[in-house]
Amino acid sequence: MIKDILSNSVSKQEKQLAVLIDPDKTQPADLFGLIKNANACNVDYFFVGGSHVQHDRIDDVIIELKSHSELPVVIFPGSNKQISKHADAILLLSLISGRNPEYLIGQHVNAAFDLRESGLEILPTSYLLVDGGKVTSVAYVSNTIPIPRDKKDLVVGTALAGKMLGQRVTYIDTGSGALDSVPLDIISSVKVEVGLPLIIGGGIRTPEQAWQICNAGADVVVVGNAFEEDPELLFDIKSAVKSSTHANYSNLK
Ligand code: 1GP
Repeated sequence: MIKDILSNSVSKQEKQLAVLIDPDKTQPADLFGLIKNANACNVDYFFVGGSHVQHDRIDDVIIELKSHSELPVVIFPGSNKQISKHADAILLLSLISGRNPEYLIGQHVNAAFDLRESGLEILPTSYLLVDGGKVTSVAYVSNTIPIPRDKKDLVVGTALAGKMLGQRVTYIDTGSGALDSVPLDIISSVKVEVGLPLIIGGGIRTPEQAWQICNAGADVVVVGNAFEEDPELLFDIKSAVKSSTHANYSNLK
């Protein structure tokens, strides 16, 4: 079960890396290179999903991943249509930083019977958007306003409320292609105050950034755009994530 893989890593303080594949943006030829590198450096998960993806494209990409890799595949859904029985699990996201009922519960009701049929492992997840310096697809499509970067208490309070409502995972995102990643002080405070497995994504492009984010308290770092542009970056980011418990990034060089 993915929840066991995740909680074992959290308890051993072994940080993890997820490669995000947006089926709308990744061409079949690029997918092959990504899978090859992900296998070679043994990344922890493929996350698959996006703001506009159609159902059959999700299936195609997951079948392709599963036929060339044994790495776990977790759906990171942009809508109730993004369900595939070929994946290992799905992050059932509730966008609790927003006030759009569609993304708090509406899409979930539409998906409930299909999800039950799919047999997928479900990971109930608090999903929070924090401002990353530009309007991203997820903010636009979900019609929600990200939490301002300087409102740490609001992020912590929201994540804590998610935990009290029974969510098992916290995912804080600045959105794909964001200019800035989630501020480090927000990551540390949410980790200390909430204590659930913590996934951080959006705008992560360098090993140094990934290292700092893990060191601040993230358990899983998600990278999408940067790997689409340069699949070779996977190796350096994976080793930065793996060694993030070192006291200083410069000690690693
Ligand atoms: C977005 O967290 C992911 O939801 C990844 O973002 O594509 O900017 O790496 P990037």
